[in-house]
Amino acid sequence: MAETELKYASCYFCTSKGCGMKVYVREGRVQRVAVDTQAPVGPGGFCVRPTLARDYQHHPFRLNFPLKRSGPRGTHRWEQISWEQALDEIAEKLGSIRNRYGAEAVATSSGTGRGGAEFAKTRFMNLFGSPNRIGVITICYAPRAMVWFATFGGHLVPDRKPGKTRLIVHWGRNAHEGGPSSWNSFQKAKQAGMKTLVIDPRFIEPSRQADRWVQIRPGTDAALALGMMHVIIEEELYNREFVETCTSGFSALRERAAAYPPQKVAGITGLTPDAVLETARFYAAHQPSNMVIGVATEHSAPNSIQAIRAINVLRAVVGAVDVAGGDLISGPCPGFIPDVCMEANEMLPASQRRKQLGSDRFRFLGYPGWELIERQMRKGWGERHSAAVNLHSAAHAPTVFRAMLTGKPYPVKALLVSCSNPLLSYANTQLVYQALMAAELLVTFDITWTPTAVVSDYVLPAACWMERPDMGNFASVGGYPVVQVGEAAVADRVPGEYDRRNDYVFWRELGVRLGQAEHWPWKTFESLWEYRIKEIMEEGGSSTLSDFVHHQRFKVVAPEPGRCLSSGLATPSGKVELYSGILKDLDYDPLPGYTEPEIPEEIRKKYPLINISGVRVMPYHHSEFRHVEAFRKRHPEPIVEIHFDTARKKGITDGDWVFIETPIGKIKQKARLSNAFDPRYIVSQHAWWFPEKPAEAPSLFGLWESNINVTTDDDPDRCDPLSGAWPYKGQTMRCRIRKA
Ligand SMILES: Nc1nc2c(c(=O)[nH]1)N[C@H]1C(S)=C(S)[C@@H](COP(=O)(O)OP(=O)(O)OC[C@H]3O[C@@H](n4cnc5c(=O)[nH]c(N)nc54)[C@H](O)[C@@H]3O)O[C@H]1N2
Ligand SMILES: Nc1nc2c(c(=O)[nH]1)N[C@H]1C(S)=C(S)[C@@H](COP(=O)(O)OP(=O)(O)OC[C@H]3O[C@@H](n4cnc5c(=O)[nH]c(N)nc54)[C@H](O)[C@@H]3O)O[C@H]1N2
Ligand SMILES: [Mo]
Repeated sequence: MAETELKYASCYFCTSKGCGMKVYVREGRVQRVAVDTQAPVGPGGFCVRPTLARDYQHHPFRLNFPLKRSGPRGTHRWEQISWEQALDEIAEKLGSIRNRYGAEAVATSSGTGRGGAEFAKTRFMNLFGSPNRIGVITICYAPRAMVWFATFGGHLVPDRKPGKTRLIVHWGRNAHEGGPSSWNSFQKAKQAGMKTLVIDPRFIEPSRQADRWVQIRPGTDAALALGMMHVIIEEELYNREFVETCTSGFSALRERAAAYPPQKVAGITGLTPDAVLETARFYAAHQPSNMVIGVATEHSAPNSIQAIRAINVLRAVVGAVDVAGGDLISGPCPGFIPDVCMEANEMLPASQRRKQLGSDRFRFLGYPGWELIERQMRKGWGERHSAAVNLHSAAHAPTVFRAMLTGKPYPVKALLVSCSNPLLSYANTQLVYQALMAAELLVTFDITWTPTAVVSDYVLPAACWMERPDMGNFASVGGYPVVQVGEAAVADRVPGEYDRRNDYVFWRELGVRLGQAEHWPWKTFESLWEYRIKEIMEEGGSSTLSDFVHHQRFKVVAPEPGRCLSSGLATPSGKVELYSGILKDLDYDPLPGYTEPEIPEEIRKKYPLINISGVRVMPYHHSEFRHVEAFRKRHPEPIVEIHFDTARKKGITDGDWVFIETPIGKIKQKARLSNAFDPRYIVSQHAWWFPEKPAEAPSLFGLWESNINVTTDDDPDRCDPLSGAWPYKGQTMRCRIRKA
């Protein structure tokens, strides 16, 4: 009987990207996957997804060979073709579109970057000449990271030190469902005696375990942070020494915070004035602290960037940043070549950058903001900094979808979809659908079938993380100085069974066919990683990736406190910018503020409830894993949580199917009655589809039945004025419900 081999791989089952895994392989097939507890980054015992790896790897729902549409769009009729033919034909069509409409008529769509090669997609687009990469980064992570760069000149990394760190704050972050490694760390912090503060409209597991839970009104986080600053400044609870030596703009901030007294903030946030006071005092009294900010603030346009800014400025005022036991300012890992150096950003001419859709209006996350940030980061950290384009700047997706539909301000004719499921994840599914149907060329490169794949012209099979060497994205793009590399556990092609490609190879092969060959010297993903970690391999005496994986595997560099005093920060003033020079240059309010969204009376009346749309549930990751039976059994149906009082008024009982309706659409989810939040809200799940339902249109695997984004709106007028983030949460999410 064949021996079982042990492989060390980097898991990409979720957006954490890169937890260390041990994959046990026999005769080229995955037998079992377990968390590698030796790896510096991993979920401990808190993640169940490794138990699904084997079913996922061998599941019949996976894509195995390139397919070309052989009937009208959406009829789900396909012809199997070779990779050569698929890539040749796609390249030919892209070239023709570029000739007819210009390179900007080709767009790409990204999700959470789980192919491990977003830099390669960006490289391809830069060399091709198009600035129109859209992605969910506009509403996830890029806002947080860009605010860090603008405010602190680097990433914030928690320096969780027993005996030093006194408080852990989870601000709108439910790590219990959504972040196994973060939850692991929350538990350890509690055991080490650190206090915990949770700011969330819902009474969730972290709220239950916290020393203090603040039940905030959705979308009002900026006001709470400003109110806390008001109290902290007025009562002289701030860190005077830190503020004086390491920050700029304090007097302007003091004035701004003065406009947010507890009484007023209580009116906005739904808290009592005492609760605002006590939260501020509790926070100031337990420093240094670490903070984890979840995605809800980013989803709460029009207060998305301002909320994240306000919360981050608050941490600076109490001196929780750049000090031991607080959050440290970090950059790339020494010896490692980060994403920004792999993107060929210098190859996209300024004239093409200026055509990026949406970035004239939403300047912070488009090229205008990125260019200012990039200049600072380069000055502070050198060429190898962490402000990669692929994670921090994108075209505005709602504007691109409208251009696909209307040809205005110019036509967008092709969309290349990889690691992304546009029909489930963006807001306003109906509009996205029409935009996709209007495309001259739609290509989907994914691991499994998806509703988006069904309406594509070409569907191409991607290798999953067990089939490729990959690295935790911490250093690669995140600016966390941890290099942790894994190997391919099994082959990505088995004659007669499947023929997949990893994301890097896909973009390279397409680029080579479009005249980019000289820019892609690394033929395989392995050789690419060897190039990027060469200096680190040499330090430890490894000469190949395989050597490195089995002998060194990691490099961890602890960021140092006191950067502000020692080298100055990568911000315009060299200090923590309470008043942001970058936002000022972009013609935005340089100080944090809160704007109450205007909602017409008629809408308030007709749609009295507020939908917190899309909270995380284990084990699903957005639209993924619905096809894996073992997991589906645990969570067979989409759930909408409704308060008992609201349900009673509507004659809804636990387990009823309920319509959720907004001015743009209606879907249904199954009611679960709850008293964990205010009766004026409902809490729905996102990204639901049904792989067991018919694939062909109009069903598209039951796309229209329970997908909450059929009801969410991406109208640019409703987006965050700085970043263009469209709302999924906050006060604008008006809806009504009734029993189905
Ligand atoms: N199981 C699972 N895990 C995931 C994912 C997944 O799809 N499934 N997705 C991954 C991704 S890409 C992301 S971005 C992260 C997101 O991770 P989280 O940020 O933890 O995501 P959510 O669960 O949507 O929201 C967290 C909490 O925010 C609260 N909240 C809602 N509105 C507000 C508000 O206005 N203010 C405040 N303060 N809180 C509010 C919600 O009640 C919820 O408890 O999760 C990652 N992890
Ligand atoms: N209403 C509402 N909508 C939301 C949210 C919400 O809270 N509420 N959350 C938003 C957030 S924070 C996010 S991040 C987005 C997520 O947006 P999505 O587009 O769903 O992102 P992902 O889940 O990363 O990836 C989706 C696709 O990538 C494929 N994939 C996985 N691994 C690979 C790989 O290695 N290679 C390739 N080529 N493909 C791969 C998966 O099979 C899947 O089809 O959804 C957003 N949508
Ligand atoms: Mo996300």
